[in-house]
Amino acid sequence: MKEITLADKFQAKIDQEIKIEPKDWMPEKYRKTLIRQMSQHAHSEIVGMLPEGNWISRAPTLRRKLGLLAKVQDEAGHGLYLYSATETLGIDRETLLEQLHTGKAKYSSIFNYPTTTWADIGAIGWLVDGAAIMNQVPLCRCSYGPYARAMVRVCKEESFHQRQGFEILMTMMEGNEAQKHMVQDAVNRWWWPSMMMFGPSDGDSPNSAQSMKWKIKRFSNDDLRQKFVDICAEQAQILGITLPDPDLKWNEERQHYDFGEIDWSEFWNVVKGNGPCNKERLDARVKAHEEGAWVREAAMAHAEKRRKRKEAAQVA
Ligand code: FAQ
Repeated sequence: MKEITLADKFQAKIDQEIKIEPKDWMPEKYRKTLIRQMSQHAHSEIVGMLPEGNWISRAPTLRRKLGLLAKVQDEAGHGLYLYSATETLGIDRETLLEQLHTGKAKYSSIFNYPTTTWADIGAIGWLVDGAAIMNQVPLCRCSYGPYARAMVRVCKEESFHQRQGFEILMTMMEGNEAQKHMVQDAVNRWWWPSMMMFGPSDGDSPNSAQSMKWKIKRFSNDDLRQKFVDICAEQAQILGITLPDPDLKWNEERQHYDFGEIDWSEFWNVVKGNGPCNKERLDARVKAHEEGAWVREAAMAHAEKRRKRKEAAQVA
């Protein structure tokens, strides 16, 4: 009879939808895959604050400014939950940040594009957060407990972000011709990069098969992209804008929208570090980290002081 290995027991737990927790045995490759994906996700949330942060001081009204401030702050919170969840896999935050700052770790391609007008803030909320939710709702059922639990709150907040983006665009579409033009222009620039957020096509996605087997991923990159297109095509009609894809058409037989070819050379170029804002984003992160050194040192000194005080009280 074949001996039941730890790997067999592990897969059986996954098949029975039992969550894997930090202290459970797990294959080294499962741990590495999660560290890769979760840290990439955390970095994306933190770098993702930059394109929108650019507009906080220029939001058109106090209400818009409050909404945007809250959104950017939420992204910081998501980054922090995700770094903490990644740390449960036995890697520390210093190492994770070092990987980001030296360009070893990836973050989402989408954050390497510029935000040139206020309508970009609406387009990011509608399309970028919309794509993020589509990809992240299934992650609430990810096999790794700490990641799945972190994603529940993240998704609730992302759905508020998506709605505030849609509402910004809707309001501008009720405005004058220049405002409508601004919305169409922003959507023209953000549509294809948002489509690329889901990652390469299934045939070119080296990690998908194993991640699906381990139930880290529940849907393939292409399946999620299709769901996103189907929803956005309808919402674009409500907004009164055109998505910049001449091949976008309802397919009665498939009961889905057909869409045009993605420019994968642009995607890989951005992933490799050559997008319009890659250098600017990384420089801004490194600068913020260096300038924040005194805050980290002060927090550590304070924690140490508290620890000693508590220790002394226990002895007394
Ligand atoms: N950008 O084999 P696959 C957000 C890489 S959060 C850059 O398919 P996988 C919130 C991939 O890492 C957005 N690289 O990989 C927000 C792999 O390279 P590696 C981030 C990408 O992991 C909103 C290679 O290509 N969300 O937006 C991208 O199975 C607004 C082959 O790909 C997450 O991170 C890309 N777009 O599937 C914040 C969600 N796509 O690592 C502020 C969690 C692929 O082997 C404002 N992550 N690559 O060297 C995931 O669901 C998955 O990691 C995928 C990629 C689906 C992104």
